[in-house]
This record gives sequence, structure tokens and C-alpha cells, in this order.
Amino acid sequence: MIEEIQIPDIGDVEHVEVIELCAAPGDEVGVDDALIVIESDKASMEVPAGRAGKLVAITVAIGDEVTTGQVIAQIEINTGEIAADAGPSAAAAVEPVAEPLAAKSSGAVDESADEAPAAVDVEVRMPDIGEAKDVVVIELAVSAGDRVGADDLLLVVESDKASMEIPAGKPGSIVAVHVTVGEEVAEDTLLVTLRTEGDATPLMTAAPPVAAAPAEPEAPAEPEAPAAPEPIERRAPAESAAAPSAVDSAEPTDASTGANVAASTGAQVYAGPAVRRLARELGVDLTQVEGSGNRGRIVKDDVKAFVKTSLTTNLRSAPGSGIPRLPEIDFAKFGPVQIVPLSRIRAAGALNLHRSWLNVPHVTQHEDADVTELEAFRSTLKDEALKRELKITPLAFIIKACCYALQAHPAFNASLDAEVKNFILKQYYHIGFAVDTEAGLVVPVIRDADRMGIWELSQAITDLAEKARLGKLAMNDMLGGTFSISSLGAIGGTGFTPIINAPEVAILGVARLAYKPVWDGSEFVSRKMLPLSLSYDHRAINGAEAGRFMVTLAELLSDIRRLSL
Ligand code: CAO
Repeated sequence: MIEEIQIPDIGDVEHVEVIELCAAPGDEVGVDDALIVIESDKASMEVPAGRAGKLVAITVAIGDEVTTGQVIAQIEINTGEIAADAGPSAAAAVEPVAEPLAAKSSGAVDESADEAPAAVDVEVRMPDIGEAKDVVVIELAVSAGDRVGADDLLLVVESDKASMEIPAGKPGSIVAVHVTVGEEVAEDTLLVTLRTEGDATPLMTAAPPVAAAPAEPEAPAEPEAPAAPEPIERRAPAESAAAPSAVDSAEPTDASTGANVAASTGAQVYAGPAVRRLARELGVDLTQVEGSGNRGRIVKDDVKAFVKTSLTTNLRSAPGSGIPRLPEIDFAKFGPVQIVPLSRIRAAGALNLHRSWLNVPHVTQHEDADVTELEAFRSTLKDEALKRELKITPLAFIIKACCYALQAHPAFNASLDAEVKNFILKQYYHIGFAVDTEAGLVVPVIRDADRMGIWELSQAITDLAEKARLGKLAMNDMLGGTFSISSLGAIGGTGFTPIINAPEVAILGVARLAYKPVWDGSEFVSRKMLPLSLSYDHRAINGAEAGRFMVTLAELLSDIRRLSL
């Protein structure tokens, strides 16, 4: 059975605007589930389904003006409910909204009306809230001594279905606030006493007066009280936020803490009750959330996105580091995109690299090693390599040379302790080398590389690289490295600055060797030069040490006979 859901009685307000659709055709909804949110200039409220069932259609759109009794949706009622139902119509089941949308005021009027201007203390009381239950004060936007304009917000109350802003209604100064946040209120509860303009007596200063507040233009006191309820007009929150008021223009501070009161009261928050409830449950401060809804209204998705962003902040910037987050951009706005999740290895690598980059001050030292003789020697080994079913590349020689250089410069085969008070000099030489695999970058480690000869190193490189590409590296194959090498020589490039594989303190980048003219003292000669880049942790190593390390390494590679000494 299909039932039509209508806008409930909205009191003497003629029209309200649909500002949010909370469900879509096909959704299963419960009795209390909101279908839409409607809003006047002072209150927003949810219209619940009133019946459990399947939503067949929503017959209004965002921006539509709707009125009491207007059909907003059709629900296919669950059969179980029909059986149990004695027959009230769907419309009757809809939660009635708070009737008037402006605060009631009553005045303790200074009767000497012809002697203008006169001081008038107006009592702002809770308006008729229909059948709304459990109405509590959720935000106080003013305190005693504040000056307010007629449209300025005094406080926000919230029922189980709606939140309502209570405006001042008249310009003046706050004499007293009679309620506190969390307090339950009913119709006619005295909320605030407001001294309207024209009052010559000094302000009460339970809280500091707003020193910088621009004086309201002098206006004679309204002779009549209570103030007439405000007509329903659209009032964009952006406008009201921008409008100068005593509260927000002067940025009042709490007398005891100096804290910004405007921010903590959430006076500029523009969100419905369900969103406020969700925010409270998740511990989200709505003043921090940017609204994506109509005219900047905060919707549930904004709160969820805020939580998600906060949780992923660790990956995108170091927590508490003050590093600004990278913006989240919808690239699909500019053209077609494809979303491909990072492999597990790539995601883990991204985290490690980011951590190292943020924690370790990197400096990179560059040097070209003359490997003409090394390359000549290597080419003589190719036949033997074939027989051994091995590939012999410059990398084996570079690893060997690095072990020698590390022995000569122990600070490079080290880590810093957590307090950055001690070097941990390692007495073993476990060399990691970066392997490019389809799943991402991995760094297997050759243990005790210093004890290996060139053939043994070539075998280790081949075996570990193959294991890496087949995804068969064990965790142990990647642990315990003391120094790393990243070789892009087979691919190309003239140099790059590798990121240190922390907690190691240095990494060697190897680019593609090339013939270069080198001055030999009397003429330029063509030599095979290997570009090397050493990134080091400047907390552990200073520039002179890095320079010396690179000179040693270049000398070893230029004259490989030294590797046998
Ligand atoms: N200059 C010129 N040629 C080089 C060279 C260099 N610096 N280094 C290697 N080559 C040559 C080799 O000699 C070989 O040619 P020959 O077969 O004619 O001798 C060819 O390039 C291919 O070498 P290779 O890549 O198979 O072997 P390798 O030992 O040089 O490297 C490995 C092994 C596993 C390190 C490599 O395959 C690899 O994965 N490199 C990528 C590392 C990487 O991604 N680093 C970036 C990390 S930071 O993002």
C-alpha cells in the first residue's frame, strides 16, 4: 500500500524551503528517518517518514517552497505495519513542527512613552514549540553586556526533530541570559533579558563589555512590547555571518581565559538537528566543518568527510607538525580519471619514504667516478659470467666499493638513537639495493656483503632481485640493512637525489654511466664516468665527511685493484 507523506502543520508560517533531501527512492526508511529538511529564516527541521517502508518517490526538490499539507513523498508501507496500524493517516503520523518561528517577547516597559528615548527591558521567551519534545539549549551566542542587532542570534535550541535559532528581535544590549547550554526549556521559558536601544544607563558588565563594538545608531525605544514576531524571509547564513554584529565584529574574549567566544559558541554554524547530533556523537566541532549544502549548510556527508580527513591526516602530513595538508582535489572536474588503489607494497613504501623525508634533514653530495678501467675489466668477465649463468653488472663492484668506503668512514654505516644522542656504529655491512617490481619498490638486503667477492655479490643480486620480482621475498630478506644503494643506471638519467632508507643515515644513488671529456693535465680524454649521488642525514654526518666518503668511493671505483688491498 502506497501512502503519501505531507508537510505537517508549520504554524502561521506560509512557506518554508526544502534545503536537504535525506533519502532517495528505493531506500528503506524507518518511522523516525528524516525524508527532507525544511527551513525558515529562523529554524530548520526534519520531516520524518512517519511510517516504515520503501520510499517510492520524493515529490519535492531542494529549493522548493512548501507549505502545510503539501505532499513530499510516497512510501510503500511495510505489510507488517499496515496490519498493526489502526489507521491514522501518514500525514497525521508526521512529527508536527514548532509552530511560530520567532521568539516571543514581553516587555517591562517604561511607561513614559513620550519621553523618548526610553529604556525598555524586553524578556525574550521560548516561543510555541508545538509538540516538540526534549527541547534543550544547544548554543549560547551572547552573554550579559553584549550588544546585539535585531537579527543577531541569541541562542539555538534543539528538539528531537528540529533546531531553532532565537534571534534578538530588536537591537539592544543583553542584560541577562537566564539559561545555560544543555538546559531543557519549554514554551514561555524566560531565555534572555534584552535592554532595547535608547537606554541611557550603563551596560551591566558581568562579562566584559565589547570594547571594539561599533555603536548601534541611536534609535528611540519601541513603545510597544512584546516585539512582533518576525516575518519569514529568506536569510542566507552567509549574509548573516557577514553582517556586522556586536558578537562577531568585536571578537569578544572570555574574561577569564581570553578565548574567542564567537568561535566556541558556534554562533555561525549552519546545520540541522540530525547533523548536529551526528557531530556530537563523533566529537566533531562543527565550527571547523565546511558546509557543502545549499548556501554553505553543513550536511551529514560534510561531517563524515571531516572525520575521514582527520583520520587520514597522519598519512598526508605529520600530526602536530603544523605542516599544511595537501588539498583534496576532484580531478574528474578537469577530465576523465581512473582510480587505481595503491598496492600494499607501494602504500607501505609511501609511508616509509614520507616518514624519512619529514624526519631526516637530507643533503645530497654528487661525484662522478671514472670507471673506465672497471668497465674494461668487467667486459673481460662476460664469458665467464655466461658459463656461471650470471649477469655481471656495475652494481656488484659498487656494492663491494661501498663496503670498503663504509669501513673507512664508520659514521655512514650507522644509525642515530631515538634521542639523537648516540651513534650506533654497526660492525656488520648489510647492503640493501632498491629493486623495481610491478607491485612497487622493495629493498632486499645482502648480508655481510663485505665478505663476498664479485661473483658471489652478482649471484646475490640476481637471486634477491628475482625473488623480489616474483613477490617471494621473506621479511627477513629486507631487514637489517646498514646502507642502501638505488641504481637507475640501466634505465638512464644523469643524477637524482635518493631518499634515505631510515634509520640508516645514507643512501647512494647511481645514474647511467657515460663517456665524458676529462682533463688529464695536458689534454681532454674520453673517460667512462659514473654519476653518484650520496644523500645523507645531516644530523649524523657533516658535509666534509660526505665529501671525503665520496672521494674514497670514487677512488675505489676508478682503481678496482684497491678493492683487493
Ligand atoms: N650505467 C650504465 N649501464 C648500466 C648501469 C649504469 N650505471 N647499471 C647497470 N647497467 C647495465 C647493466 O650492465 C646491464 O647491461 P649489460 O647486460 O649489457 O651488462 C643493464 O644495464 C641491465 O642491468 P640490470 O638492471 O639487469 O642489473 P643491475 O645489476 O644494474 O640492477 C637491479 C639490478 C635489481 C638494481 C635493477 O634491475 C633495478 O631494479 N633497478 C631499479 C632500482 C630502482 O628502482 N631505484 C629507484 C629507487 S628510488 O625510487
